[in-house]
Amino acid sequence: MGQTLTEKILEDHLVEGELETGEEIGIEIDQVLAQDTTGTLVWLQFEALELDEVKTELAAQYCDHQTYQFDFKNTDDHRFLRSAAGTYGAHFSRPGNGICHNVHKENFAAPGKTMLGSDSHTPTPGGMGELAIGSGGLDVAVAMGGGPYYFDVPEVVEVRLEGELPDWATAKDVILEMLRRLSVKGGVGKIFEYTGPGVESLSVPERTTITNMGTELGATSSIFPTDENTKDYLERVGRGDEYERFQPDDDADYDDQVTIDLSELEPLIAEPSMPDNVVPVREVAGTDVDQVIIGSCTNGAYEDILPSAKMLEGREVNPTTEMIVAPGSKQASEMLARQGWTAEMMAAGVNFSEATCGACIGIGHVPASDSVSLRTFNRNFEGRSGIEDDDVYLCSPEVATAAALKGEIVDPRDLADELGDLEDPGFEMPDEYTGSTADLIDPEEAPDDELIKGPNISEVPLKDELGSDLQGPNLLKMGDNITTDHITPANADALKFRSNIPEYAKFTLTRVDEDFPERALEADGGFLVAGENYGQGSSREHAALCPMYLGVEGVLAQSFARIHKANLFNFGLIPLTIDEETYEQIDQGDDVEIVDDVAEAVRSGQEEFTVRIDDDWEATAHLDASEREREILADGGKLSHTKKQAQGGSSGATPADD
Ligand code: MIC
Ligand code: SF4
Repeated sequence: MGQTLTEKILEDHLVEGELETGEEIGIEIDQVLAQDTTGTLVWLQFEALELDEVKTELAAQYCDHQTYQFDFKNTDDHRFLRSAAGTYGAHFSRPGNGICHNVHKENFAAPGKTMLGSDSHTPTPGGMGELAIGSGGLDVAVAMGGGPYYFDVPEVVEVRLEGELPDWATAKDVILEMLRRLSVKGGVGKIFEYTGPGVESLSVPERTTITNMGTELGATSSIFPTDENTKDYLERVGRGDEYERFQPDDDADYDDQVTIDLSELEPLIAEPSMPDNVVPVREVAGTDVDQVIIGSCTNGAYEDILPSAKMLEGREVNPTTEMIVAPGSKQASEMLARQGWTAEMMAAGVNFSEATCGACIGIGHVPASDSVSLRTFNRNFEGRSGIEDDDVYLCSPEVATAAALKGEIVDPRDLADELGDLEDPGFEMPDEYTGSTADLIDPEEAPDDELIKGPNISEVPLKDELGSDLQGPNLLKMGDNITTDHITPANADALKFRSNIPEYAKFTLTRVDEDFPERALEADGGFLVAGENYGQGSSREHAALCPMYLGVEGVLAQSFARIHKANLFNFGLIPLTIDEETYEQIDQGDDVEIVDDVAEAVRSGQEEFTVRIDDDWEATAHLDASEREREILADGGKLSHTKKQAQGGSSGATPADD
């Protein structure tokens, strides 16, 4: 039986374990990526591990999320990141140079490589045949120090694309269709591999829109084969020599298959407030729209803004709708400006932002109360835009621009009929991507050779070893699909504390219950209880670290999102799975006691744990963990575990392995 493309790349990079679905393997990482709001912990942990230099082929540190620098703390973080990149040997992308995924795609992503990044949308270069995976910052720090990355071999699902996209349907509609069919949990434990005759009709930027938003399916990664289109894109960005052909074997054996006939797609839209609430645009047509934003790592590239510019040429944005364009990279901004498109859009009533994540996490352009915002982003979790009870829809740049022109949601095909002279702008790439590289600093040219820490940058807290008795109250009972935005919000008020855990911890779960941090600190121990898919969304390890800092010992959930579960192990919190009946029966405030000798049971490989609730009834909880994860958990987290091993004090994997 032949191999999938995923298997080929994994096999090329395998350093430990067997390539069997569900088995834990360790792979060599070629490239790493960090951004500003996760990067500070990456480097603080790199320093704490006493690692002395970047060992991967390439490491890149971007400053993209909080580039408005509302507070000196953000600016201090950026200066610290520049100093860390210089000290340890990473490329540094200055604040305002663009979103990590866009800048990485333009400058570094390459076929056949592996990448680990401390951002959940790291899989973006899958559209160029790179196998890229998102993780917590500590895993990135270890990989950057030359350690393998460990994870369970995912199922590989073939997504067979047939036909070609019709007018007004775009790559965004392909991934929205996947979300409509499979939901935000549908990709957990899976890698989606795109195949079939439809692949060649999609250019690299279209493919990366799909691989980027594959994250919203909960997938480990998404990948396309490489072909003439990949070569063509690499040539246009001036890196044609990095092209290599990577294809699955004709008789590759996939774990599952999905078929999408591109020619049957129509403009789609995700309704508030989950990326899988997808319906055809025409079903919500007529809804008044107050704000439209084009941007983000999904649809903020030059090729995403150009169609919008063409649609706006000679027209004006509706007077009751505000339209903002936030390019994904400064290269895109510079090219659009030099070609005159920026002026064209400004004349139509568009407000241009710097190249930043910004509004995607509620930093700037927060919607008005009781208003509708249409965005070309990938996430519309409730409150993420910066206001609770928001109404954020996700769609393509074409659908967003049509709404800006009409002032209400409209299927662009209907708007074209109505206006008579509006044509599908189509998809167009420049012959050559040009732009200054002044904002991208090579490690060899780095101005710094020592860390510069401002007063807000504190140490990463450590946890004690896991004890024998674990007992405490159920501090909070939550529902399904709790996101890391609920656990540790990423808005302007909170983001300035990403390098200061004691301060950031004060925001923990306040979006679910504002008294939570105080209650947790008072209880000095206890558990969180949740439904399905706990911890979906961002890779931020703060969502494990902050509860840990507040004394939380573990999480009892019906299921966990992949990156968050790994982060729980990394910070010494036990992730136990419970069934629906136990979930229904357990109440907030109930006393939870794990009856077994927990430390001993975790180390010895025990999978079933007895949990006694309120000294009244018992349930069984499961620990699904590899030997390596068990050692990490028992040692109080990966930082303590790795340090302990460096001193020669624990069984299990060696520090070099980690
Ligand atoms: C996001 O889209 O939620 C973020 C902000 O990019 C996060 C990273 C973070 O929390 O800093 C992500 O996707 O991992
Ligand atoms: Fe930035 Fe939004 Fe992309 Fe996250 S999803 S990297 S916040 S643009």
